[in-house]
Amino acid sequence: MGQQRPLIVGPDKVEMPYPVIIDTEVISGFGRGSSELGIPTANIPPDPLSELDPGVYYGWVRVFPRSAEPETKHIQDRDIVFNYGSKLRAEDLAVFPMVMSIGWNPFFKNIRKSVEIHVMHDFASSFYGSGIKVCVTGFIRNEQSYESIEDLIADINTDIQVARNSLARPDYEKLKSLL
Ligand code: RBF
Ligand code: MG
Repeated sequence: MGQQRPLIVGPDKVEMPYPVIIDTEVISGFGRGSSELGIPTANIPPDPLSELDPGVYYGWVRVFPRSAEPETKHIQDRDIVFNYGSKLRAEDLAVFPMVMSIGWNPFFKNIRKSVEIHVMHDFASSFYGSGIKVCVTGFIRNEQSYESIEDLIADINTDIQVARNSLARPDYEKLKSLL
């Protein structure tokens, strides 16, 4: 289906209910974004975005360190180092485009709702526990299940292209300054 999808979405001027802006923190996810998909995601608590329907969205994002001592947390049989963003470099602190998934990941049949953000930037380190400001500017598509993980990855790569094109419009570009 990847090829038939529109490569730009939403109106040229940002319309209600967007932008939706939140200031929250990076939590731990299911631990398969990087390892199984090759598409790392920063997970955030679902509550601040509970007014948005499940689906895939696009917008802007900025991460920043929070002052807390690094610690290792044991979460669902994994040891996760929360560095609270202390390893972030100056070049990681800019506003970047993002794609976000809200829901139960039908392909993986999750029982917990998750909100995951793929930041369109190469980070050199993890940043569990860091601060994160998110500006959601529009909806891309509903979540789907897939025949194979390759089909899911292909659709996410199309989402990334759609987000880049859709955010390049001046009315969307100017929202970067809100973060
Ligand atoms: N999971 C699904 O089961 N169906 C989807 O349609 C779907 N779309 C996604 C779109 C984006 C932009 C991202 C970042 C993730 C998406 N996911 C989807 C979630 C994906 O399964 C998840 O990131 C990994 O399982 C890691 O937790
Ligand atoms: Mg993740």
